[in-house]
Amino acid sequence: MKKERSNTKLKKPKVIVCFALAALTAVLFAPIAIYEVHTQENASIHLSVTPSKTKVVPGTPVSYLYNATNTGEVPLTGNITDFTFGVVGAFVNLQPGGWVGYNVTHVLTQNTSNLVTAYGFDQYKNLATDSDSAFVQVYSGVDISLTVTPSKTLVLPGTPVSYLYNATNTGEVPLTGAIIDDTFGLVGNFVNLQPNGWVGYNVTHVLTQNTTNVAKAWGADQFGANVTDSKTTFVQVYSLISTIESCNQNGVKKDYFVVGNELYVVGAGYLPSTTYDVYLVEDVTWVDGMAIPPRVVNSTATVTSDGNGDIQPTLLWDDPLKQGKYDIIVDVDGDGLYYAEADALDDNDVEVTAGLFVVPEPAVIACMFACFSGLGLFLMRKRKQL
Ligand SMILES: [Ca+2]
Ligand SMILES: [Ca+2]
Ligand SMILES: [Ca+2]
Repeated sequence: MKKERSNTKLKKPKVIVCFALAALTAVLFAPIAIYEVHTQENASIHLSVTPSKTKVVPGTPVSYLYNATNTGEVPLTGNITDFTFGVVGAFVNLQPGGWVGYNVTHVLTQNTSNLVTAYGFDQYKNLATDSDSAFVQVYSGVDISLTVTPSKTLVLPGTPVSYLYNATNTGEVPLTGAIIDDTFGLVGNFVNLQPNGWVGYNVTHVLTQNTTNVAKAWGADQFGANVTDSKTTFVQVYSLISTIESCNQNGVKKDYFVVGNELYVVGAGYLPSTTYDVYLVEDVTWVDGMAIPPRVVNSTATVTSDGNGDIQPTLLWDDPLKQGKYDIIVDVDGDGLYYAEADALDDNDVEVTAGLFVVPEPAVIACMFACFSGLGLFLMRKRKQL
């Protein structure tokens, strides 16, 4: 019995030790077990950033597509941050396999590189992160310049006006596609315009009313970057009845002048505050389309209308005047040619062929009269003496 009791006493410590070891093992390995459970659920995220364009000219809007995908096994909560443009957006409890996308547009004015990072935490504060980057080249090497030159800027209704269009590649790269159009429609298109190269077009339109012409030239480089230039021209179409008339310094009509007088002109029916070419010429017969003859030496070359479109008395020719018949013309449309419909003429006052007449001074006439009279008396006396 004693031995048996003794055996019993000996067995109890072994059981206790076994339990103790088991407990110790449990305590020691429990954290590892918990850790292993947590890390077995992989927290992972994938991020991509994609700009809509990678080569643009300054001022171009570029949209960036940010896309974050939960590639792990646990839901994630976090955000996407663009270190160039700021926080893009947040996501909450993004499930495994799920994704979140943001589309943000920025206007770029210079080369732009941006680093983007997505942060996501699972319920155990395990961090999952991923980064991506993008680069957009903003370059000013693409450019185009347009000039538009109308042949006339002041015309009568129905006048043909030719427009000269000139587009120049002022950039550093070839323009693979380009076009010019305007208020009237397509002017022309061209391809592969080299740097410093240019194209020109000449198109004629018959204008019947005031015409504002907005012309544009577009070009694109091999990457599709667009450049444009625009020019606006204005052609005034008028239907005035302009007059010009010889007069004295007070504006009183006068057609006969003597050497020593001052010759003035007065007019009406002009555009306000506009300067015109005026010609005092020797009497001619005017025919539509003829070139305006040279003006009399030392006569005034221009007249300017006032705010009402009137030409106030303007000195046209100073002393000494040269005896003869003269006409006066204002080249209203500035083409150097005479057209009855366009220009103002003083041509119908003296013997219905001239605008004015410069005659000798009265003293000269009196002298001539006296001389002729004296010569007459002398001859009569001679005859009597004979
Ligand atoms: Ca003319
Ligand atoms: Ca004449
Ligand atoms: Ca006259």
